[in-house]
Amino acid sequence: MFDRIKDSIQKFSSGSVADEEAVRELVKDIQRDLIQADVDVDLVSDISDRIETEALDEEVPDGVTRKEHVLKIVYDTLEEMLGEAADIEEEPGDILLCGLFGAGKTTTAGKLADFYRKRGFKVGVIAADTDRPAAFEQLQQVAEDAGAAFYGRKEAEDPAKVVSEGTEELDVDITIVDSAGRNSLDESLREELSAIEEVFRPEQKYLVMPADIGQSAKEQAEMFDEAIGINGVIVTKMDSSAKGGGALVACADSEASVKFVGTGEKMGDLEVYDPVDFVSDMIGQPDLESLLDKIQELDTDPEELLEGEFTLHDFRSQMEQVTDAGIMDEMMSQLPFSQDQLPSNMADMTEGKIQRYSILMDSMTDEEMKDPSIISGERKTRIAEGSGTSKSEVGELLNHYRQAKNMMDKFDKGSMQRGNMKQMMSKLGL
Ligand SMILES: Nc1nc2c(ncn2[C@@H]2O[C@H](COP(=O)(O)OP(=O)(O)OP(=O)(O)O)[C@@H](O)[C@H]2O)c(=O)[nH]1
Ligand SMILES: [Mg+2]
Repeated sequence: MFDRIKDSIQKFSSGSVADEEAVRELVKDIQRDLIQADVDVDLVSDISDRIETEALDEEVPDGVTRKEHVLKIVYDTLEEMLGEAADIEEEPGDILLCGLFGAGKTTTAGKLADFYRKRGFKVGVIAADTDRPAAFEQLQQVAEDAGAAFYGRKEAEDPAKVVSEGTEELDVDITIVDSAGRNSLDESLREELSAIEEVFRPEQKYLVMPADIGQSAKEQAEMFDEAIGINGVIVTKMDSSAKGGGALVACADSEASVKFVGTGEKMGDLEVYDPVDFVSDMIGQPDLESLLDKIQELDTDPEELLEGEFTLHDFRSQMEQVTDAGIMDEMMSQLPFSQDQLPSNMADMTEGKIQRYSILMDSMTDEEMKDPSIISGERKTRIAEGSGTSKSEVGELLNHYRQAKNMMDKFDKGSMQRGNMKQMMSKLGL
């Protein structure tokens, strides 16, 4: 997504000067790239005006170059344009998926089942698409692939009845209902979804939309919200459409919160939505490296460099080195992002928290510390009991760890040296 913007940013970064002409050219490039990604024209005009005005009028703060200053403004603006990172509940409850024909509902039902099963839940799916005979088999297969329980009746005609039977039949923690698509949100789809809702009462109602609808995602999200009250959207096919950016921006503009994005046809191709991921991806390598060089100069006590997979052991040792909250601010001022662009809990490493996390990790086995992905629901309960904490605190720690690992993996790609990043992360409290 936004590959062109990435190219434009790199062109600007590698230019010899960041003068007014270069800034105007960058803004023009970004403008064109956003239009091509099907972002609404008025929004594009607001965004480019803002970048241009701030980049040309604001004074460059001490310690950063003009180029870095301009890039930071671009990152800030793009991140804001892409809306909030998804706040995924640890225990989501039951989920209803709805949307138009071919949006990716059935595939996403499987991906979500897989996502939550991996997090220690027993998941079941119900085939409430009684319009197409093939829908039953498709979901049955998807359920099998995802390791989820399945309920459906081949000859069924009343989707609400199937859902009501299915919820009786399935003995699971999370039930996901896959509903039928339509060409448009017509009266019959409204009625069908309302009838399902009546018997199902899901905690989450997600609208599934394909990336290629671009900016019309806004109108569609608003229509479904009005009709059945959705509490999130899932944008699929981000991998195969150039309009994904437009769809995400449109969602942010409509106040529909994007919860997940689908990035392929396979089970694991589902990501919790986080605009920081997209924006970080647009950072050009040369800039990142020069910034890291700066950061390394600030580093007075280089730690031993760790090799291989980033484990909870690494996370712990880095975390325990953070003693001075002031370091955090110093590092932040060296980065081209603002605090609120970084994963939200990165700045939360208070001493109290570090102690709680340490106690929690004392209750983990070496196996768990080395491969935290095995920490399922049962293991979480054991760790919480062993450390006198709560399951949600275990979840929070794992979340924190995953964010650190994510960033590590991301920056690890390409020509960057892992050591630099590790030092930076440890300074950031991670
Ligand atoms: N590339 C790609 N393809 C996807 C993604 N999600 C779904 N698909 C494909 O899109 C097509 C339609 O997906 P379905 O899950 O059947 O869509 P649906 O909304 O259930 O369709 P109906 O039930 O007919 O309304 C399938 O070929 C999927 O493999 C994705 O994230 N990326
Ligand atoms: Mg389907």
